Amino acid sequence: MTPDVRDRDLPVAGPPEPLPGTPDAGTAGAPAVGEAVWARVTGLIERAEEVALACHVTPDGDALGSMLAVGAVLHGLGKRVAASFGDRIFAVPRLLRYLPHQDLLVPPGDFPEAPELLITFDSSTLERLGLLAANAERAREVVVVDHHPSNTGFGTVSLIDPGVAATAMLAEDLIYRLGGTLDRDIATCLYTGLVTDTGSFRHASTSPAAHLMAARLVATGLRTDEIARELWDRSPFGYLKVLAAALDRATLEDDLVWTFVSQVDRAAYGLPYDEVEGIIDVVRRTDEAEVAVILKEDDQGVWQVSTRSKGAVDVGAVCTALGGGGHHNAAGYTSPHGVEQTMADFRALLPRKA
Ligand SMILES: [Mn+2]
Repeated sequence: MTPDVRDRDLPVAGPPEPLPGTPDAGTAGAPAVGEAVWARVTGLIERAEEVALACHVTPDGDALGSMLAVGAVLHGLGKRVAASFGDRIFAVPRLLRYLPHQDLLVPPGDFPEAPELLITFDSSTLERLGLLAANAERAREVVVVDHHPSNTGFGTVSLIDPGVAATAMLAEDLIYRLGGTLDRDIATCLYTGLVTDTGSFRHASTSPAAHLMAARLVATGLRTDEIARELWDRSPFGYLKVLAAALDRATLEDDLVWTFVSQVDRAAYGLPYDEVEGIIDVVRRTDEAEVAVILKEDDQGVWQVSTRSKGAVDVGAVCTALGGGGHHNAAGYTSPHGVEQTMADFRALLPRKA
């Protein structure tokens, strides 16, 4: 098949040209990551024989996609690479099993005990590394690659830009600065981070830079349709039943809508925990609500709280105060309490309408 002539104008998979007059969202003025920081990071990587990579527990598309993309490039540069995340039960979430380069993954027990160089992805705190937090504390250098405004700066080098829509955007920059290039598999990893964190380019974080990055990634020939189906358009039948139960008990209180999904709900249909991730996206549709909350009981019987705001309320601040973290419009935390107490604590911190 002859390539469509229009495709010849697509950006090539390489470093982006500067864009006059189109600053990235939230990064007007000096870039959040200075050249000295980039030079320190590339210097550390160039000198290291082995690079350990970690992302946050129960990884999402941005965490795992960014880590695997950088891991593949480092492997291609001849580095020994070990990539992992610190969940007690080590398993790639079903939604992300299509990601290439999972051969780089090792269980936390096989991760370097005291890495010479550790790079973390999309993790806003040391605690978010789970079992690997101990390895990070023993590491000589810890480079933190992240875009959460709540990041605590727990590493020895902070490669943090709260103005970018996804950690994957920093990962792409890092790849070019290491002299790496994008092929379809690496681009698939980065694209997964970009589309999941921007909600398919619908969230307020979606910038010109995010769309331009997408153009570079799609130009490698990756399958946007297949990735979208894997991420958003397939579920086991039990999902319909669990979703129905969660929606049936949804409660609207002033401008707050909330519901929960228990272990019992999921057990009735053998539905894994990560299958209920997307229910928040149905709940947050509610016109009457400014804030949406879903409580999800994980396999250890602990309630994981996901929150969304339409913009007027900073749920990131509320969740950070409750021991979690996140962004202004999307954040979460782990609650040590049951449903009623968890909601009481959340309501108490929610700013009320004037
Ligand atoms: Mn992210």
